[in-house]
Amino acid sequence: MVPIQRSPDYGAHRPGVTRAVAMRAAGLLLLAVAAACGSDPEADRIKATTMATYDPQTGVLSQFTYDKNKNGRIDTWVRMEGARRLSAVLDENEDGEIDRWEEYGDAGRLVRAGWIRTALDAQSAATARKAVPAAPPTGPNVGVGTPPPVTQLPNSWAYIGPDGSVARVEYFDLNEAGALVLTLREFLDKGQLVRTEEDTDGDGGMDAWEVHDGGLLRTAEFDETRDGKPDRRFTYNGAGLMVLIESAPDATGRYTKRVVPGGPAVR
Ligand SMILES: [Ca+2]
Ligand SMILES: [Ca+2]
Ligand SMILES: [Ca+2]
Repeated sequence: MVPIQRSPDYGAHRPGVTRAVAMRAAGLLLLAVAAACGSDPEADRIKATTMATYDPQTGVLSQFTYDKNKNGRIDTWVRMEGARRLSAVLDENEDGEIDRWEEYGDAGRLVRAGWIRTALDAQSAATARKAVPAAPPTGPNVGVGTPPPVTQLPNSWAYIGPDGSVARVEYFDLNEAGALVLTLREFLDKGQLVRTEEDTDGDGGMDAWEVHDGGLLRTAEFDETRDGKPDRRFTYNGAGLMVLIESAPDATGRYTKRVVPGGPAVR
């Protein structure tokens, strides 16, 4: 990421900030980046791949590009509002199609990143676009640095917590009707998986739940009657062996039947 060090309100709502001023600022930024890098080819690469776009009315920076993998080709388009980062689209494998989406919250912190886990065919992609209210890479796609057109949408999203680690990952899949549905949610604590929710049959309702502890699966619950509530639970010990099967939940969800595998039924 090319850092942009400016006051948070740089250029915002100030009609006096002209394109010329903004261009000069961008030039200074490039010089600073080039000086920091210290080698001419590197400075040339940065200069050739860092392109700024400005709002023609206000002169405020609205987009810049950069070369994330440093091979001399632009692969990242960042939407800006002055000095504030709003979102970005990336073509990480440089095949001309966007394959990563990033959204930033207050203070430019990354809050959500989307990617394509498996490529969808054209028809599926059209369905996906209708199914997922994902933010398309809108913005000032004018002038220099226009990102490639979006042909697919992400089917995986990672949500980043305030501590910078991934707090949740959501996976979407095509069901038999050709609709893109959320099929798996993973919840993490400090980067470690703690529980999951899964829609194993793609009917739009979660029907399997897991609890993990210390990297181990501890319980797995299933909604076998598809009423949205679990009706069977498997419990595992630290060695991964199933030690308890519970079923027949009462109206409050409490299991009334308990079976120890290999042993007698207990209540
Ligand atoms: Ca590149
Ligand atoms: Ca790509
Ligand atoms: Ca289901």
